[in-house]
Amino acid sequence: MESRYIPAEIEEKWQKTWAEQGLYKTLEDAGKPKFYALSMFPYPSGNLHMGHVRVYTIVDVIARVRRMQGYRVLNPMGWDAFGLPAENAAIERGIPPADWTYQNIAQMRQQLDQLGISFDWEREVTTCAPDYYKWTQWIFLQFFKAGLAYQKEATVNWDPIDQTVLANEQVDSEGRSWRSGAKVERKQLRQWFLKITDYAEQLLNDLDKLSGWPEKVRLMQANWIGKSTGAQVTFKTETGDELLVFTTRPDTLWGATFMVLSPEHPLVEKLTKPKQAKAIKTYQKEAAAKSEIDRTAEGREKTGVWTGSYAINPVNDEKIPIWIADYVLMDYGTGAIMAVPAHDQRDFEFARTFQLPIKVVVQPKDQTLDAATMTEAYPGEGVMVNSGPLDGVPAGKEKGQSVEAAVAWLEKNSKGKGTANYRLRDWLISRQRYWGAPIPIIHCPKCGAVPVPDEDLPVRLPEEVEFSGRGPSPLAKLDSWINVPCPTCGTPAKRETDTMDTFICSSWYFLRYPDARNEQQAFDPKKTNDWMPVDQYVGGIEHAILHLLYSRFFTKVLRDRGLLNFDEPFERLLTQGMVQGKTYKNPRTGKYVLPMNIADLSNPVDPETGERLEVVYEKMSKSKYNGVAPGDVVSKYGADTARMFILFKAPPEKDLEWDEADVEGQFRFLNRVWRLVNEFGGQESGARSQEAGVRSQKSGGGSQKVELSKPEKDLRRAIHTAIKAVTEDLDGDYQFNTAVSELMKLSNALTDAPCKDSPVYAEGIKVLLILLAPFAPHIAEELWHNLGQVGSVHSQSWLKVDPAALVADEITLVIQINGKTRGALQASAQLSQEELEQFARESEIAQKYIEGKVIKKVIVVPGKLVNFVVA
Ligand code: ANZ
Ligand code: ZN
Repeated sequence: MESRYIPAEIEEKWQKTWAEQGLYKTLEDAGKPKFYALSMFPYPSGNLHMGHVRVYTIVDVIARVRRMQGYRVLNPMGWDAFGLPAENAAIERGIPPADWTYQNIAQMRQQLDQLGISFDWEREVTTCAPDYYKWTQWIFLQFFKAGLAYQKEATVNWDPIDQTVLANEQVDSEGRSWRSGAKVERKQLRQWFLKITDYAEQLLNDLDKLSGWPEKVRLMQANWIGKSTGAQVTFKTETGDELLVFTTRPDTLWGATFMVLSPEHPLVEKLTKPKQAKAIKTYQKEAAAKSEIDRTAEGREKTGVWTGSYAINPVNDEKIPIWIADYVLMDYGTGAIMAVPAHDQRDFEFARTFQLPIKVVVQPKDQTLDAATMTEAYPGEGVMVNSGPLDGVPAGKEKGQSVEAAVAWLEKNSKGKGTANYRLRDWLISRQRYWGAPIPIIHCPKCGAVPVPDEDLPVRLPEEVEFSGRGPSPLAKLDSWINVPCPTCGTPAKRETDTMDTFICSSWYFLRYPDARNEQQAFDPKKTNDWMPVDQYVGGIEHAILHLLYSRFFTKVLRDRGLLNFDEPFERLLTQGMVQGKTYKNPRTGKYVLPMNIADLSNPVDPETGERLEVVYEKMSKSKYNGVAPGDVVSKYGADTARMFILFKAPPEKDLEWDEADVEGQFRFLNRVWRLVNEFGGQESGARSQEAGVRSQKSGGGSQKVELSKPEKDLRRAIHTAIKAVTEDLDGDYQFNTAVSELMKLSNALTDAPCKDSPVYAEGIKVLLILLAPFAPHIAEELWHNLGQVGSVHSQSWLKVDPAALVADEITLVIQINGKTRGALQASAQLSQEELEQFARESEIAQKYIEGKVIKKVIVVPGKLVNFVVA
């Protein structure tokens, strides 16, 4: 049977057959252990990129192996389909967002199918479909009814390009929008929030349960939640008001020399003396226009204004001035601080700028601080001084140190109490855009915010809208849609026109897959509790905070509503590395050059300047001319080669450099397998491979009835070594790269085996195909059928290692005299304990030491050593 390996001739054929046979339909067989494999669902941009190919390939291998290992596997796919690009397409090209989105979905689904990914498409979810967002709305109402969704007037992040507000998580460290890149502005707006802060402590503590997550991701979440422990302390003002401050260093209270309020603090007006009123007003206006990031940037020159008022320090009754300054934020802690310039750098800079007093209350061991000559704050260790009851106590947060002592003192004297504070803010979820799930609320002048009754869900997105361009959401202009009677009292009322942040849609999609077609419920808790938690989640590190934190929050809230019976949604998390493409870059200008324009790629020079170009791998992108389209690779080499390359080139969590030569290497390997199997299959193979099965079972049983020749034994060892290694690579940390190497070794061992007529060889060919199946599903299936096997290779049971086969023919036997190693020799692995002892005794090494001596005892460790105890 001479034939060439032409992927195009087999891949589509098998994809069709598998679909017809329903090979990847999720088994609902309670008798089998479950395995929920999940890839982060994509935004349907219309085109699959290499990053997608990588994630879905990784998850696919995991799912296929688990199926073969006897699990019932859920490996679903869906679409994170709401969001601005669809709306922008509507504005720019006049296509309704829904049409644009569904067109993209169809295209991407086809591209995915070409890769031979074993998704169960019957469970597909699409977040922009009314049968999905109905439940997104229902879940929002669960939050609302639990008091976890509320509206408030807030200074929010406003994206001037996309004309919408953003959550804090969606603003990067430079104060830019995660999507549009626009510098975020501050605006005062009434917005919807979810009370994620109620769950801050749990979200933090339960990170300890996530041992299957990368340490880095857990750390990022912990930092984002940002728990600080300290105390709240009450200061009295001369107006008789109470000023509450949050401090992480209550032990430094005796060193507080002034107070600073956020310019937005509600007491500012009352505390401002008439003479200061104008300066205060001006300063407040300036501060309001600045972003949080600008206000808190390190090393920034300190600004502020004195209110004209004083407060009394509760620990020593000292009168200290009250200032306002923009480095104090309103929505952290209490929006007011006590300033301790000797030990806090920002306060120090502020005190120096405005010539305010500085008082040292912590003296370090190795130097003596003097307030007059200090050049920076001292935040370190030492001993408390000038601090009344704390004098002499070691400064620090440990047990028995000053912070603990200060909290105890404050609580005893009713001047404050120990508390924790979190950096995490409530999640701002309303968006002033069209293409999202409408917030199911009706505003009634009499009843306030009234939930849309469950039976009226979903609140459908109206279709007869106009996308005129950027500006207010089309929903806000649609009177016919907005004006409705109040569901409670019938009074003319108005629909909420904001839609939900799309991160809401993706915070629960994994709960829907186990019961994706349910029309009565978001999900049947029985089914979802059965499949959840996700056993293996795979996706990008860019979701380390946003999506993963929100999903954990949703899980906990729905658990508390009695809908779920677990605490954490994702048991194990793998964050795959980036796929990088080769770029040719002029190191001087930083410009990327189109490879097509380079005369000699092995010696690349800039066609414009003649300068030498640097070859570097960077994230694939159009502007760097280093993208590789999945479709092109599939048509040139086939999906199996693309998959093999991706899996082989780098461990899944590491970045991967796309390299055409290595792609070709994988293509050649598959060609070798093709020839190897087909040459074998060309002889009447069916009978022999069956015979091999019988024989290997016998020898596996340890009966050793069948005498194998040395080459046969060597080949069998190679076969079972491959089974063992591949299985281990797939069970632990998913080392696909080394697993593929093992497949190559096995293929080489088969090629080199002199015993091609042996049943062992037939066993080896079968094993190779079964091990290859999860990685290169099409070629494995085609060759499996060429061998005359019935059924799909993907329905075969995963292979068991025969430990007997792993045992080498020869062992290295260590010879010891009185426990001391004197040498080692090769011995047959077949020798019994007595034979081993005899063999060792007769060896030259032993003879040298035992000749003429009395042997008191011989200790034999089979397979390892013989120790002679001599007098
Ligand atoms: C006195 C003090 C003395 C402080 C000292 C620090 C060191 P973290 O760790 O980030 O939670 N602070 C409190 N609320 C603030 C606000 N709304 N805006 C700006 N700064 C605020 O920081 C807590 C510390 O940051 C608090 O402890 C407070 O300064 C300041 F040697 O109080 B500290
Ligand atoms: Zn009403």
